[in-house]
Amino acid sequence: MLPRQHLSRLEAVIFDVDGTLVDSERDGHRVAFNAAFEEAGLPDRWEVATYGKLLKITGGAKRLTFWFENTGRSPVEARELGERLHKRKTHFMLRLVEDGHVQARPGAHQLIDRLEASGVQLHVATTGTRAWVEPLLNQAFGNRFHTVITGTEVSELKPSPAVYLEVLSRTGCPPERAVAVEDSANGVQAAVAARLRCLAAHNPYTRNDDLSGATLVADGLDDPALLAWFTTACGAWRATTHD
Ligand code: XBP
Ligand code: MG
Repeated sequence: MLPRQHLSRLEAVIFDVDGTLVDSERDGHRVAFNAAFEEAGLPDRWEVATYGKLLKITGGAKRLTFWFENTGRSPVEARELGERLHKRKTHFMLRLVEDGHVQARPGAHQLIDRLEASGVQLHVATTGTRAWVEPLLNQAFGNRFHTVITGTEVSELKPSPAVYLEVLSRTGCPPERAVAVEDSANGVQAAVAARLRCLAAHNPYTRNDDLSGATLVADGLDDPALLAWFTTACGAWRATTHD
């Protein structure tokens, strides 16, 4: 057994949202993007497989701009269209959230309950837009997260570490006392660049992502390997705080 001073005390867990806490991409964001295309009278539609490829571009406005640039629009036109449609996409996404179409991933509630009971602080670091992130977190999980940083507050999205660095700076938590939970290559890269350990829980869209920077790659938030990792880390937390 490791001597206590070698155990890293876990103080905080920083969760990604899309694809990690919630199943939001295929039947949430994708549907909202398509509604925005339709409302604007555009023929563009993102099928399930196409959308999976586009997920490599983080951030809805950037994703739209990339799409328009690669389907024959000038860079200026692509950017203007991307930003305009993203506002409407955000509106449609908010409606999907309010109507309960975006659900927690299996095991998310149980994991959050266990971490809270262990005294670990819960935070969120997402590239998504605050306008839908906040109502979603409230609706799906109640008011459980201490610090929530979204793509609205940072100038660079994942794989930049900006969103994670902002959480660490606002909470004052040293990176070695925290762990990130992510689903994608961009997310793992962002967390690791912020000097965080990262647990990856992949989903059908990210199953083939390069998640090799992660401390652990799990099949989901209910994977026994992920739960065992937290049990050990939270045990270490208890051992050091109750000495
Ligand atoms: C998620 C994203 C987000 C959503 C769309 O990345 O890239 O952009 O797909 O949300 P991650 P917005 O899970 O790594 O944070 O349209 O609000 O940007
Ligand atoms: Mg994600």
